[in-house]
This record gives sequence, C-alpha cells and structure tokens, in this order.
Amino acid sequence: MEVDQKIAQQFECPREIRRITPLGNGHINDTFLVQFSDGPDHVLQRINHFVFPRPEWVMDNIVRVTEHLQSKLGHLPNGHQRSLRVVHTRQARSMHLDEKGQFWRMYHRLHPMQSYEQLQTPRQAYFVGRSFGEFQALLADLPLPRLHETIADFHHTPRRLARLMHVAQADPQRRRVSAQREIEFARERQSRVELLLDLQRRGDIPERITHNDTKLNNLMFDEAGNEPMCVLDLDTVMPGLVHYDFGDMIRTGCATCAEDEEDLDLVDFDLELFRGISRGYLEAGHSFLNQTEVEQLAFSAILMTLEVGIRFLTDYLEGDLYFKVHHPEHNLQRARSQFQLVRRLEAAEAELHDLVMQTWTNQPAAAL
Ligand code: GN1
Ligand code: MG
Repeated sequence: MEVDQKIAQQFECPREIRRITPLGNGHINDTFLVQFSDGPDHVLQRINHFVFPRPEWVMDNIVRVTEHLQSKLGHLPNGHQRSLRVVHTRQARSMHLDEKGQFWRMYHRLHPMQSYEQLQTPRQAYFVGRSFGEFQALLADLPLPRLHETIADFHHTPRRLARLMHVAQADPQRRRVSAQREIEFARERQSRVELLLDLQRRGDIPERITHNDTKLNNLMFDEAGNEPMCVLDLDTVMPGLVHYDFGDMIRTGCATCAEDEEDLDLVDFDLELFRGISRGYLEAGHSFLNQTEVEQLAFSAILMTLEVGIRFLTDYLEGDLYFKVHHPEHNLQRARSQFQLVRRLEAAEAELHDLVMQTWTNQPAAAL
C-alpha cells in the first residue's frame, strides 16, 4: 500500500520526507516508518476503522494512557523510550482524517528495539510477565473517567462463541463443511466460557485497566534483546480482567510454534516459559491481585486461547473480514493451531494451576 506524503505532513514532525515504508506485522492496523532528511524517523499508522468503529475513542484512551505512563516513567533512564508517545497534528488533534475517510495517527519512533515471535529462555519469559504486570500496576491509578471500550465485548467469550454458532448456522461463504470439527470443538466448551464473567458478576474479581492484547510481539525489548523496554499496541487498553492479559501472554509467550502452525504435532507450550511468565507477572501483581484472580490465572490461558481460536474460526466462516490473511485457509489454520494448544493446556491444567499457586505463595512482594 502506498501512503501519500501529504498525510505525514499533517503532523507536528519534520517536513522533508525521504521515504515511507511498511513496518511490523500486526493483524489489524497498517503501520509505516516515515524517514525525514531534516529530523528523526516517526511511525505513521492507519487505524483500522472496521475493527475500531470509534477511532476517536481509541485515541482519547491512548493519549490519556501514554501521558500517564510518561508521567511515571519519563524520568527513568531512556524514559522517553518506555512508552509510546503520540505526535499530534498541526491542528493539535490526536489523529488525522484524510479525504478518503481514513484515520491516521503518528508516534515518535522508539530507538531500535526488538520483539520476539517466540521466546527462548525463562529469563525472557519472566520479563514478559513482569512487564505486562507492571503495565497494569502503572495504570491502576489512572484518574477517572473510565476508559472507553474501544471494541465492545472484546473479551466476552460467551458472546464470541454465540456469534460463531450464529455464523456457522448462516454459513455465508459455504465454508462450514471444512470447519465442522472445529465448530464442534468450540461447542463442547460452552460450559466453561462463563466462568470469569460469573466471578466478576459476583464481585469476586474486579474490573481493572488492562492491555487486552498482550501478544508477545507487542512487547519491545532493547536492541540486544535482553531487557524489556516498551509495551506497544495500545488500541485495546480499556477496562478488563487481568486474566485477559495473563491468558494471552501464555498463549503467545509459551507456545513452541507460531500461532498459525500447520503441523499440529508441533503445537505445544513450554512449562519453563510458563513458570517464567507466571513468576514475573505475580511479582509485579503482588501489590494488587486478589486471591480469586490468582486462582483463575491458569484457566485464563485456556480461555484466551480458546477465544482467539473462536475468533479466527468465525472470521474464516465469514470470509476473512477481520484478520489479515495470507491465503484463503489461513484463519482456519490459525483456529486449528489454537485449538490444539487448548487441548495441550487442558491436559496440563491441574499442574499449571499448582504451579501458579505455589509461585504466588512463595513470592516476596516486589518493589516496582
Ligand atoms: C490481533 O493487532 P495484533 O496483531 O497485535 C487482535 C488480537 C488477537 C491477535 C491474534 C484489535 O492483534 O485480539 O489476539 O490479533 N487485535 C485486535 O494474533 O483484534
Ligand atoms: Mg493489536
């Protein structure tokens, strides 16, 4: 996709654009690196308007969240690199609406950093858990009002499942025959998808501010890949349960293969990486997590993996409207792989639960 230079020129950034090139590999927005001859690089993003029906809500949240993070992290060494920083337009707006009706935003570019598609060591895993745990802790005192829900019911697994069944019934693309087993797999898990919401309704687990998309590659490490530096992809930072973050960290951080692995024999998770993430997360969360929240962490890994599998499968049946795909079966392949990971996690559920509870009990409170 070509980007008109005029778009970048709307923002408070250097003026002489050298080139604009695609950046990153998210499934939703389009990201570009903008290089200037008269100043530092910036990052330009087109907000996916289909996925985020209210882009102004997304930007409202992001401005508040990044300013709050900077107020706490800005004074640290490399403080400016520890959260995203929004670049406003020359009209002092947080985004630009172009003549085609597309929404654009700009960020200062971070120093060279790297992210992982798969983790190698328990030390890295520990940092992943700690970083997203600290992220929640840092936002716990964000002043009111409540953040916007940028996507309604984003992690409402029961509604996600109901929607899958609805789309499967309608079968608009005539793809259901190829996905029958996967549809059944999801249906068989109906009884488990209400659990967290029930606990929330009873007041046993509280709403917090969560990231909601803690995919491993949304955490940037320093250039050498040793120390975590910055959490990216703040579009879905909004009210949520801590489980949404923990579960997705485990799904993406402990997997032994890619999210869309075709060979299901290769799909598994690594127990040492699970231990590392849990240790880091519980250390950062010691100051705010309650006992019931901790008791559901192992389960949340299963639930979040199931949920994203349901979403991939629904999108496959609908004709790939939501996630970017590289071939026609891509969403089905992703769903299969995620459901296989669900099977693996289910088989180890008791062990994972014990491991979390032991880590929690043995954990000294950590200073952030
Ligand atoms: C999307 O934007 P990205 O690639 O980090 C999606 C997540 C899914 C993930 C699956 C807004 O994340 O919810 O878990 O793909 N983001 C949105 O890879 O739907
Ligand atoms: Mg995202």
